[in-house]
Amino acid sequence: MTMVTNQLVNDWVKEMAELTKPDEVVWIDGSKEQLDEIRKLSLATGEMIELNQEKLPGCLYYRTNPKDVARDEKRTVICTSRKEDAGPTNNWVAPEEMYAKMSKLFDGCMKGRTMYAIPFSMGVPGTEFAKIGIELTDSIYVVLSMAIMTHVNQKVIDLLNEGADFTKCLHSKAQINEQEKYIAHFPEDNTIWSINSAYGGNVLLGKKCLALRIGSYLGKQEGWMAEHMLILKIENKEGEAKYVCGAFPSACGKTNLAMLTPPDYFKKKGYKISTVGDDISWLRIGDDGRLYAVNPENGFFGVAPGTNEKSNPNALRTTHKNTIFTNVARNLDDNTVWWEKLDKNPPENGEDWLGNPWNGKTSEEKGAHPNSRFTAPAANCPTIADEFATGEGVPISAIIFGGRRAKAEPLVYQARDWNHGVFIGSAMASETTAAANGKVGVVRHDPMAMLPFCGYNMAEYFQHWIDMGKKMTNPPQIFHVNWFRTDENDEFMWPGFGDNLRVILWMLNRCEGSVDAVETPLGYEPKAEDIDTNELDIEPEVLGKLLRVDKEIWKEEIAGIEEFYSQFEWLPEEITENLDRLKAQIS
Ligand code: SAT
Ligand code: MN
Repeated sequence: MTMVTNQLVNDWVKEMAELTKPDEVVWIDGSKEQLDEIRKLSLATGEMIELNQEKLPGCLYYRTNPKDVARDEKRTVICTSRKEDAGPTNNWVAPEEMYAKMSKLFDGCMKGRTMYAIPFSMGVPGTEFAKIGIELTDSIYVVLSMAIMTHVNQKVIDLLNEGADFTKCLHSKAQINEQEKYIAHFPEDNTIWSINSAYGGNVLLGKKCLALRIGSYLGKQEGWMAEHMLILKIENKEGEAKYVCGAFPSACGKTNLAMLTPPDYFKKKGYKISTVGDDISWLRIGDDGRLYAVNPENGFFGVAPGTNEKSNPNALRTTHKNTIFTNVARNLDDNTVWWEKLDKNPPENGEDWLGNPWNGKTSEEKGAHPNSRFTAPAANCPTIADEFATGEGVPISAIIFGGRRAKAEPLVYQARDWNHGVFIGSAMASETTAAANGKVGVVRHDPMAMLPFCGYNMAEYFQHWIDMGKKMTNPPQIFHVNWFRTDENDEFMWPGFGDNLRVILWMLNRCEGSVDAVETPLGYEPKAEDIDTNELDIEPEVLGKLLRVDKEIWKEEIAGIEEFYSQFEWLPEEITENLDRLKAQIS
């Protein structure tokens, strides 16, 4: 391994080591030999457990502290000099104050431990979209996970030695003391500090912290966008490819949509779906005035429960080798893993996510934590798109916003134009899930699915969306979907999963202008006959219900949007105009 010779890097690592006082500093170059050694070490220290290497080659099991199982939004802070730059939706602390407070916590916290220095790239190193970070951590789990989720290789070290800029990421699990847990972002210093957690979203600092919070801040400065979006490729039988991005809050099915399996009917018609990304998109405007996206990640950090042969066979295949499973249940008979809805055959001789003996056939308790995860290399995915490996942007035809909404939102509608689409994104709401600490199932506003991930004032962020629209001569069409609408008996009305392709194909027809639509107060909705329901068992009246806009519910929705907006000192006029128009049409 070539050493890191960049003086700025070495000075910073030295300073952080002087603060945290590890016994030694080990640089990670991502080589197989080195990672194999570290895997062995993780088994020896007990930090990881080896799974059945015949059935699950290269797979490891990891359990977090039971109080450290999800992102912690209350303890996530944005530290800008001015409070208004963080905005009303973020927790704000002045940078000096946060550095002082956290320096005390970091002081000596790595005594007796090794500090690993992980140079990584978000995006294929050296490509136009890519950004480099270095994460310093005392967690082997972080080392092994970052090696899956990001690009960790010699090329990154070479780029650093050529003087590439980088995000300074410092993490320590410290004592995993939840009272002193902080995930702090210093956008003005391109710095992230995280302490007292060992759960993925709080500690894999390339992901939400860099690729979204710092990324969105950089995107605003530099004229691009960092979004909480999957990227899906759809090819027809002529081999024509179209790409769509989709923004959904955590644990609302992004990974399932990104790896969608077409229903047989569409397979026979020659449609093929590939996956470019399942969680994060970085978007730039191309010379042709279109919006181009890359997935800056190199792996998937997906929710395990609910993943099965029917819901997402591609994700299952993806996790069959070189994967880390966190907080799922174990089958002690054959040392494999299990989670709710994997199959109808839970282990009798099992261990739940807490490590207690667990009989899945008789126990009332869940075996896996609802936010248990798999961390798997993207290259394992049977449907991974060729464009993923090149790191070149793909042109986006449509942007889809969506969330979990039992009643208010219809199956699908299209925005009248870009600014209307920005309004729709800014007003979106979803029922909360287990991906973050707090109550599950409460409706909350989550603009563009970025509420927990926007690294600056959200009003400025909306303005940035409007400004990006002005710069595009051929912007994507914007849509809103809801796969989760329920009937009088609280049953889902839409089958979801692979059948979501039916809705996406309508969208692509709309992008081409090849199909008509019905104008509603929310936007353009499909004529029921324009959603291809061939070989789908759905009653026409159910489809009618799925598309219905209930004015009474929408009056409440509007009140909720106004209340959400009221925290902002100002909003772009393009947004308030669209709200006024909706109000006029709903009353
Ligand atoms: O825990 S993560 O933030 O990495 C995943 C998610 O909540 O979207
Ligand atoms: Mn996510």
